[in-house]
Amino acid sequence: MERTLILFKPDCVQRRLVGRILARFEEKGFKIVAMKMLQVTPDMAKKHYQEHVGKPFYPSLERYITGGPLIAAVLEGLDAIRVVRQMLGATSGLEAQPGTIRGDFSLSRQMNLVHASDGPEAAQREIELYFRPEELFDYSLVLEPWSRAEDEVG
Ligand code: FUP
Repeated sequence: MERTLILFKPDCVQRRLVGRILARFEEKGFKIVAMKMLQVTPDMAKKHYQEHVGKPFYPSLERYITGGPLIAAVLEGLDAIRVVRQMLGATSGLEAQPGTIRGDFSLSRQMNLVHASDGPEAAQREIELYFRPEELFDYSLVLEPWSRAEDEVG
């Protein structure tokens, strides 16, 4: 079983799309194991986007991600990191395929509504950046036996 960090970014909160997009992840079968609203500080932004600090678009990216409250969540499921990224679509809403979240809801390269970890190391680092261990919940869903075969392991 894999965990991934997702952020409903400030544009997603402002456009009141959090519920609709969260529903897509729940309908797909992911389990929510943590969730909270917070406002990212410039310090946190630099940690989160460490590979982009110094790039020409970074100052604008920092203004955007710190510009209002966002909702952070951790989703759990088989192959969660890859499957969630696939559901988001390409980084730019101008390129993302219809049917993906960004393809359906974003017309911007920057304001692409949702962030998701891009690999196992990023997922671990980002989950630790946004959540304390006691904010992550281990529980089972009663429908799990009807959601995947017994031999499908994470
Ligand atoms: P992603 O992993 O899909 O979130 O995309 P990246 O890590 O490549 O980029 C992080 C964020 O920077 C994106 F969500 C949007 C923003 N960005 C820009 O604003 N301009 C760019 O040219 C590239 C990325």
